[in-house]
Amino acid sequence: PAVKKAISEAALQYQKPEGKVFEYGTAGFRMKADLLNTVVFAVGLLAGLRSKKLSGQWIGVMVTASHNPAEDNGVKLVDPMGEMLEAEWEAYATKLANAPLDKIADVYDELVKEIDVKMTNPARVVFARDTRASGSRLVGVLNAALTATEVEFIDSKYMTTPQLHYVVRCKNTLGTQYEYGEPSEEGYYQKLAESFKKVMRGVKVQGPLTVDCANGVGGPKLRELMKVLDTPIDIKVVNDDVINPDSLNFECGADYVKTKQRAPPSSKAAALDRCASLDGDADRLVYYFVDESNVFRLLDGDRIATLAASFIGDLARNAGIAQKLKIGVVQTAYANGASTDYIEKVLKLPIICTNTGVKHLHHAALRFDVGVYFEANGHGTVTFSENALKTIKSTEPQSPAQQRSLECLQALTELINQAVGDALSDMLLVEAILAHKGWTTKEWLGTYTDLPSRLVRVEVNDRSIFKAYDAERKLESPAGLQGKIESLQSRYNKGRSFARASGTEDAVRVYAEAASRSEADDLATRVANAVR
Ligand code: NG1
Ligand code: ZN
Repeated sequence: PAVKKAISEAALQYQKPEGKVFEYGTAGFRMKADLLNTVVFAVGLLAGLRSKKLSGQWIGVMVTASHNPAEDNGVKLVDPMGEMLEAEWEAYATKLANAPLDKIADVYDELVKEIDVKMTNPARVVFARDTRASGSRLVGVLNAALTATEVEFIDSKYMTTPQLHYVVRCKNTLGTQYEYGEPSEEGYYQKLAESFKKVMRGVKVQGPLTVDCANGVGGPKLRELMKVLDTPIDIKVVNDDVINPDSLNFECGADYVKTKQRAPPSSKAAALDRCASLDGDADRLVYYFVDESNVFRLLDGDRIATLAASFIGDLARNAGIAQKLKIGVVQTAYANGASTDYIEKVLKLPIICTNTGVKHLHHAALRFDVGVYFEANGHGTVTFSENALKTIKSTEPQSPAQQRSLECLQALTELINQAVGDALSDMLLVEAILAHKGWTTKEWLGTYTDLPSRLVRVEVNDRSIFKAYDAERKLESPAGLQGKIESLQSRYNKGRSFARASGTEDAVRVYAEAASRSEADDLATRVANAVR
């Protein structure tokens, strides 16, 4: 009752935007920052309940809108092992966020009963935010909700999204056999630096790397990481302006580079320079370069996945444990068909295709001993099963070469963020693999040839009528549309196309690929017209 009163009183400070319906989607809640107060308040309340329900384990709250424009913001919850919030709780978040403010304490009470939360349990929450100007206000709201519900909390200030996921996992595994690391930003850098050093023994990174930080939180954090890395990489940090709030994600960053298929206009990179871009909260990474003929060449999430899968596969073979480790790759329908072909026919690895959204990929990846998952947009990581960790640790090497491969695998399990896709960790992974293979980005690009593709955003009256199945590769509704798409794609050499309702924007996305640029564009246009 005291808590209920405190909630009602705290809620009085805010005003609910009229007529707006909130939904906890694939990226939590995300919208114009000035609409978010009551949503963040609700998320604060729910974070405390989630922690109590899980007997006081630490829950994370991240305030970010990733690659969205600077005026947006968002909020999402992180589960104890650093994973995305369990799906069932998304509905609770939605319910609480839509409660009228004068009723929110009642809805909170109803949820306590519905979820069966033991209110005498402790509650612990750790939160962080990206560099958006609205972040400090929203963190204040979070603070008010946590204080009203008497939750113990830590404000981790600015962090990348994966850093917060890391801290949550560390806090909940501290002192157990699954201890993941020191639960702090320093601990995060230490872990990366030490494991990177181990992987890099005997090899060297060739030439400089230019990293575009989307003018987001990744910039200052990459600089911190560089101070701790005692293995030299010549990193040039660009687009790391976190002072001017409007520069965030503006004409730079991983999303810009991937969707525009070009380098940021501000780029001063010369031909063949190795470049990478992070997104606004540093959980996405893409590589690229401009070739001798001045053609832009993108190395996206599919490329990182194939590079990592091939390297880990080789290590497992050289370590003599290939038979004991089931290595697999997880993709979505947006993966380029050429990458899928390469994984199946050249790497000879199994593939699972899932719905869009990293939580789906992450869960599928856990079905392998080594699960490599990346969305084409550059968000992803590699997961290792308990069996994999045990096998790598306990195998007795029969030769120095085997020993080195085992050491390398062991170090990779520490370098790669097991909780979530992490641009800084993925970047060190790519740098290490290129160094081991002695490859430049050109050789990496040469492993296979991407099919030209096109992604189109189509505004429709009601996107909810677009119901997909088969990992979103087909539509069951509206009736007849799937047939049209199939008949269109059959007219093009290597044609493949699908349409699905976006989970983050009010639109339908159409994807098309084909043997040539003009065919891919043409197919995309025709399917988009069929959707309209
Ligand atoms: P939607 O809007 O559902 O297509 C987008 C990305 C996803 C994922 C989510 C979450 C594409 C085509 N879609 O989802 O991959 O990253 O945002 O941020 O890139
Ligand atoms: Zn992001």
